[in-house]
Amino acid sequence: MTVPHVPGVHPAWLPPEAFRAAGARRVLVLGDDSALAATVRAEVADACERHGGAVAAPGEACDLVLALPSAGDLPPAVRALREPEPGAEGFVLGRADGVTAVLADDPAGLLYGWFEVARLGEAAFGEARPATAHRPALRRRMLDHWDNIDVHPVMGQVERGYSGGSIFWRDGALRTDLTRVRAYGRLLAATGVNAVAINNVNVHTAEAHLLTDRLGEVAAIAAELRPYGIRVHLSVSFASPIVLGGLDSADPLDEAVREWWARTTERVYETIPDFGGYVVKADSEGQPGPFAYGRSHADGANMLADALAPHGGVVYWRAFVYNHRQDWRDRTTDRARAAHDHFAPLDGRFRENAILQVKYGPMDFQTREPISPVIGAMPATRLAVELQVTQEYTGQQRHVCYLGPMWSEVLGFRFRGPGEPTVAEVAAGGGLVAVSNVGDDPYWTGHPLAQANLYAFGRLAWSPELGPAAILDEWIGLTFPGGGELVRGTLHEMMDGSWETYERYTAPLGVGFMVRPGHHYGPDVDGYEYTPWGTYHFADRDGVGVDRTRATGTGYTGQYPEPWSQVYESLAECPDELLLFFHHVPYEHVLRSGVTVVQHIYDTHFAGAEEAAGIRLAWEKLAGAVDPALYARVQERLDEQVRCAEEWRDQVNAYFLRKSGVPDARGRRIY
Ligand code: GCV
Repeated sequence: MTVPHVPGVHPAWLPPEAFRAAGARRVLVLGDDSALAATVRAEVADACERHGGAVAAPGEACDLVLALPSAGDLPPAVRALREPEPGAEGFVLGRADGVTAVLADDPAGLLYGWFEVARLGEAAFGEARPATAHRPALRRRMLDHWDNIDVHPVMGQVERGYSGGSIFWRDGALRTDLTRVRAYGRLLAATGVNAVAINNVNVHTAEAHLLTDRLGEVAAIAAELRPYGIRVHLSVSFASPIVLGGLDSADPLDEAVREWWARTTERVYETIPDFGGYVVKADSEGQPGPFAYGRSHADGANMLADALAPHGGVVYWRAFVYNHRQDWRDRTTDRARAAHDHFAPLDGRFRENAILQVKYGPMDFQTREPISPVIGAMPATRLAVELQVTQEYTGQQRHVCYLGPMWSEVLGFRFRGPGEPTVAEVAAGGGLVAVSNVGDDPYWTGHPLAQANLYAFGRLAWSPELGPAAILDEWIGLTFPGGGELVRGTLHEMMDGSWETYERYTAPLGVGFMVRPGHHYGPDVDGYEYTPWGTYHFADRDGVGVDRTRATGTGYTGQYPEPWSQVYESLAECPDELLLFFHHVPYEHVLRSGVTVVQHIYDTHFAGAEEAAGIRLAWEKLAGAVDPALYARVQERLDEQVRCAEEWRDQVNAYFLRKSGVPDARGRRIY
């Protein structure tokens, strides 16, 4: 095992400098003969070689010990740090008598502890520290890739990918050099991620074959990710028994179909014994599913769960099921209702190893949505919450949009009010999943600053209670070592409020979309207004917004328990930022903030575009302080962000001025 360093590829949050403090010391590893312990030894050797430290042998003096207590005698200084219990994948970190110790029950904990020491830097070797346990709050912390093997004629190699091609495949074949995949695994492990699904949930013909005759490619990717504790998962087509098996049905209750899945899954595990499981998008946006056979989604998921169970695998079954061929004239159909209507009645009917994967909002990864009511409605089902790191609707990695604050709000939301479980707690036994933003771009994420989102996802999946601003600072400190206060302060200033800035210049007050159909970039206020996708704002000359109340609308508010059911139903109590998601109101309706809806639209759009210009201006302070190529890449993206934000501002403001006839109270220029 060697630590992957890929020439020409940005090291992201793991530059060699990040390991200076540990690598300059004497480090003892007491591990077992597992692959993960070998990784920890390789990491330590690599860091010590670079920074002049030494790998200590048992019994020799050391400054840092990473140990499975079962693997040998701990140095006397840290024996007292044994408590508390680390738990699965966890570790205990402490420092006593000049020795820092990472103690774990399993080698995964040692690996995560090693990266925590890197995060702490010199601080890991300062004052004595009481032994503190670090344990992942969510058991499964997974990134989903929407990578295709073949370049799709519309969606390209990576669906909704803004970072170049796939790191796994190129031109229809697995890449020959997979070092970069291992480096990716290393970056993810450093944040706490432990699972990856390697292919698009829209499973096209070539990718369907990964399950059978192209399984070797999955095994090759698994081999690269395994040393960093990451289990590989595969998106599979529900129609596989037909497409690959030559059967005439994919009916989940058909014995021949069930047997096909059982046999096929057995072969997967013969090839990849630690395979994680399947991800399925069924009956959604044209993908096949159980509805074709009059079966429920529990029937579909359970069939796959049964095939996986003997091998310890799980199926992530997506709840993103809605009618994408609806009639815009029909006001009774509400896309926001769909997932709850389909899935809540199935609570308690899913197997233990079936995980229902629910997007955080009821629509589709918008900049602002209420939390999906499905998450609060299925106490007898294992749930995973799905986020989108790739910035499909949040600026496509051309805009700076740090999503940590949004995710933190999502994870901390309590369906039943204060003192009741948070979303993160509800999902603890299932997991946190996100669509990756990584591609073969030299900076991994197209926009170098979008790396912060990938980092924040992993950190929040491990510790949902971490503050997003603190995570941002961690990321800045690791990625720009030695940058000094100018770099740290400027990046913080540019990024910390960037999600809200983005929200200000795009669709207002939670109404969502208003993006250009198809590619979803840039403004198009009526782009989706008369389409079958169910994503409307209903603006007319009198007002705007979607009436989702029980009293007069689609009844969606009734999918929430109290207190939210009442809060969202009430025009007076509904939070401003979601007002137009829940209510259709006149333009002169006064928000809780005291401003009218239309004036709020003007004010926020002027402010948002101005803030985008401020972000660009701030970056100029860093000319000469960061790597010139990185500087130029960010600057080019910031130019586009400022242009696009002005376009959003002018189109949205012009639209609402023309619809409402209400002038801007401050007389600013609207076209
Ligand atoms: C993979 C949105 C995206 C689609 C994506 C889908 C999903 O609709 O626009 O590209 O498909 O979500 O999450 O399945």
